[in-house]
Amino acid sequence: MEYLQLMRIIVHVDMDAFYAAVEERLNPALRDLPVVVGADPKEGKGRGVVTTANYRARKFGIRSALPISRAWRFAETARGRGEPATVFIQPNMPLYREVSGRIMQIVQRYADAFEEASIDEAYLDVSSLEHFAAARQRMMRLKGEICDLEGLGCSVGIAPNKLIAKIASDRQKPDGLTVIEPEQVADFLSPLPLRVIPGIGPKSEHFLHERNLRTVEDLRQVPESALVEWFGKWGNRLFEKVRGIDDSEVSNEWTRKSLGEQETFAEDTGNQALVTERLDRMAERIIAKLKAKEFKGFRTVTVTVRFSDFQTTNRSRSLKDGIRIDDDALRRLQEAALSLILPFFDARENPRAKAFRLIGLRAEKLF
Ligand code: TTP
Ligand code: MG
Repeated sequence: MEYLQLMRIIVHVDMDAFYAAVEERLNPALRDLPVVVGADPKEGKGRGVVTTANYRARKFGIRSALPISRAWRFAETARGRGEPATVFIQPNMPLYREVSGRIMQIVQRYADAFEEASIDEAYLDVSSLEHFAAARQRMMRLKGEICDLEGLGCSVGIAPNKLIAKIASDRQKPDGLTVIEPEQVADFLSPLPLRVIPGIGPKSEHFLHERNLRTVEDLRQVPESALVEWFGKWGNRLFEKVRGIDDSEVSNEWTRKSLGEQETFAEDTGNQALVTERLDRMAERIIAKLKAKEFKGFRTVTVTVRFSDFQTTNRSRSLKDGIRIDDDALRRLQEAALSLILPFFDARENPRAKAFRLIGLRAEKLF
C-alpha cells in the first residue's frame, strides 16, 4: 500500500482584460486608449451591456455587465476632463475563441495536468515541481511566452489548491504573479471581502452583510451549523472554503486521470456501518460514471478521510493489472475501499479515535 500525502502546487492563469487586449493587439492604433468591448452604445441610447473594458477604461468606472448607456456617459464625462475618447467595439467572438485556443495550447505544455476553466482562464497542476519557488520560475517563463507569441498579458496565482490559486490570480491584476504557500493561506484570506469566495454572489453577500459579516475572517467565526441552516448542504462547503480547504482536482474531461466522489457528513461520525455504506454507494456511482464515459478500467483506488479536526489523509492501493470495468468491477472496488478504510476505525490510522468529517473514494490511473 502506498502512502500518499503530497503537497499540491496548483496554478490559476487568467488573461488580463481579455477581449479588449485582443482588440488592442489587432489594432495598434488602440494602444494607450480606453477600450470598451460590448453592445453598440448608440451615442448613449444603446441597450445591452459592457462585455469587458481595458484597464484604462476601468479608471472611468467602466466594468463588465455595466449598461452600455452608463459606460457611454462615464466615457463622455472623462473626455470632458481632457481624457482621450473611449473606443467602443462590438465583440468578435470567433477571433477571441481562436486566440484562446492558441493560448491554451501554450499553457498546457507547462503543467502535469491542465484544465480549461473558461475562454480566458485555466488551472494547472505543477505538483511535480515540489517547490513553490520552482513553480514561480516556470510561471514567469509562461507569462513571457504568452507575451512574446500572442502579445497578451495575464495574471497568475500559485497556491496549494484551486480555490486559493483562483483568488490569488485576481489580487494583483494586471500582469500579476501571486504566490500563496500553505502556511500563508489563512492570513491571505482573512481580510478579503466575502465576494472573493466562489459561490458567494450579490444575494449571499447581501444576506451576510445584514448579519454584519464582511470579511472571510468574520465568516470563519460562524459555526458550521449556522452556515448549514442558512445555505443547506452548501454551508458545509462554505465552512471549508473560508478555511482555505479545497480538494478538487485539475482535470479536463479528455485528460482525465481519475474519477471520484466525496461526501461531508451532516454530523461528524465514527459509525463504521454508516461510513462503509456511504463508500459502497460512492463505488456504485463511480462505476456507473466510468461505464457511461466508456473507460475500460483503473489501476489505483484511493480513499480520503478528513477528521473532525480537518486533518486529511489519503490511502491508495494499486492493483496489479488493475480492475477492468466488467461485472465484477463494483465488488472489487468496494472490497479495495473497505480494506483502505478499515484501519481508520482502529489504532492503525486513528489512534485518538477521531470522528470522520468527510470521506472520499477515487478510481485513479484510468484506462
Ligand atoms: P474576465 O477574466 O472576468 O475579465 P477580463 O479578462 O476582461 O479582465 P480581468 O481578468 O483582467 O479582470 O473575463 C474574460 C472574458 O470574458 C472577458 O474579456 C469578456 C468575457 N466576459 C463576458 O462576456 N461577460 C462578463 O460578465 C465577464 C465578467 C466577462
Ligand atoms: Mg480575465
